[in-house]
Amino acid sequence: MSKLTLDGFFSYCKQIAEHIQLGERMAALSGQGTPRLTSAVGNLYYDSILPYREDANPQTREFLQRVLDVLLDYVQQVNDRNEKILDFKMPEEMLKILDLHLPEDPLPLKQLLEDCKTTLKHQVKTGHPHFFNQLSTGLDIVSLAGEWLTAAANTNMFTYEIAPVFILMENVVLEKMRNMIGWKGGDSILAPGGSVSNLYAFLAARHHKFPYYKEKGLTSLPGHLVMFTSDQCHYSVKSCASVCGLGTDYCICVPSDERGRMIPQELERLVRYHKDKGHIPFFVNATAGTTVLGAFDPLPEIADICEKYDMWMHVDAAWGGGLLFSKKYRHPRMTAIERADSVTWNPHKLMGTLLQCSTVHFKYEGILLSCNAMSAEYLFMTDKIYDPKYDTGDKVIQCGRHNDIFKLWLQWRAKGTSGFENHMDRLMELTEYMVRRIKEQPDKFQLILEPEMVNVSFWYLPQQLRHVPHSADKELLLGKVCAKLKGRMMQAGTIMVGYQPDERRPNFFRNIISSAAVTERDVDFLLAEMDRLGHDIIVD
Ligand code: ABU
Repeated sequence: MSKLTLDGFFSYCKQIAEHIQLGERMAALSGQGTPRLTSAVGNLYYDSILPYREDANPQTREFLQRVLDVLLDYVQQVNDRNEKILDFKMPEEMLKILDLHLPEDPLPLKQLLEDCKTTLKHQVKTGHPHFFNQLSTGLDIVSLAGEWLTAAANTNMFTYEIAPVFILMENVVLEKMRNMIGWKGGDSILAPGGSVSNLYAFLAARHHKFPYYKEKGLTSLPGHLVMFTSDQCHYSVKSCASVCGLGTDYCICVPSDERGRMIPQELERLVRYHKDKGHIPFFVNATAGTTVLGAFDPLPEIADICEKYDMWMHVDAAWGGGLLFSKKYRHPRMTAIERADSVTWNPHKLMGTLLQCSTVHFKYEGILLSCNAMSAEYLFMTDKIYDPKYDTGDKVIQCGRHNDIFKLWLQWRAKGTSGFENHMDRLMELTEYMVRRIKEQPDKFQLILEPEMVNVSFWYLPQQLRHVPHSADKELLLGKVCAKLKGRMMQAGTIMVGYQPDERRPNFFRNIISSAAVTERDVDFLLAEMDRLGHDIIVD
């Protein structure tokens, strides 16, 4: 064997290292196995990638590309019916598995990539076709692409100066949504969730009626304000009363009928009662798509009452708003929505836009600025070179606003308005299919009411309760079945459906079909899997 010089030895080592790196790169690029960084990049730290080193483009790209591989693997798993939705662990066990500690010293890039993998491994796959648990489900790929771009652009939405494209996009999309409600002109904003949207509606309503409240506060009010909402409304409506100084006792719950719809005669009776007591009825919240039952309050009758007693009419269509796209299902559910003064509508629910994307709309141009503007001089200077009306940040009480528009705009471009209409019709047809399948198996399932929307309310009957006549006692037992069966679902990780009690009955299942991934065979799987997991449940 020839003698190796020191130079020769180093050159040999370099060749081997290059060979290993090439192999690692090839393996990563071929998409085989779990995404890995080459050792040369994996062992680097944050200060070896952009922006800490100007020449760090290659290693930065490699790191981000491997993170992207992890994300793409996740997207694939989410859509794979053979994958579980979750691998449930109790919090104590989860804490042992996860390394959540914040280190004193930096961790290498390979560890950060592992952290990304581990995080997604234990995440509930809310876009899985067998996830029926929440109002916001699904994983719209175009909207996801939009969210990734949004993160990369990483801007704030308060001024045109730093978000020119996104601000103009907001104007276009929000105007289109207002037109769909049935208004010309008006005002709108994207808010962090339906609850804050409802709060913005409340603030605008109070400002509209009592314009001096902004400066004079409570002293400008001639008496105690009262607001009205149905007993099925989202709890955020009640929290408006608490946050805004009315007190929850002055948020009056109007009884609903057996299908969860506000009873207008009861609304009028309660308005009169409070007027007689010297209170000032000023705001009515009507819900278009209640959270649990998916009920629609009767908007024409409520609009008549609001006009008669000079009250602001808000429609919380956070959930049901998407049905405005559908010629088939919009009416009679949202007939007369154009008579409202304000409307909350969450694209992140029925439309499948990624979380979060919530909008609130007003009939009156300029009302948001008039109500909320504080004219902070360091942001909203009036002597800028462009029209300050494009600095929309002063319309809200938040200051900073996340960019929630791009993912919706891009998704709308992809689908077109007709694509959203098809999506709505499909979700409703799938719901009708589920109702049919439930009715075909009366020994195992009991439908609680005919749904108006994609919420299906039902009980599952284990063998113990089949052929037992229905009674209040049986309902109590069926309620206990829900909690036990949900526990088994989570342990099995194969399906997820929500349950809750309401004012009229103990626990019952609420199934939601709002994901574009769901098909008839997923509905069949859901019902069969509930029976497989639950048939032997015993309750007492
Ligand atoms: N903001 C209502 C969401 C509730 C749900 O997803 O069930």
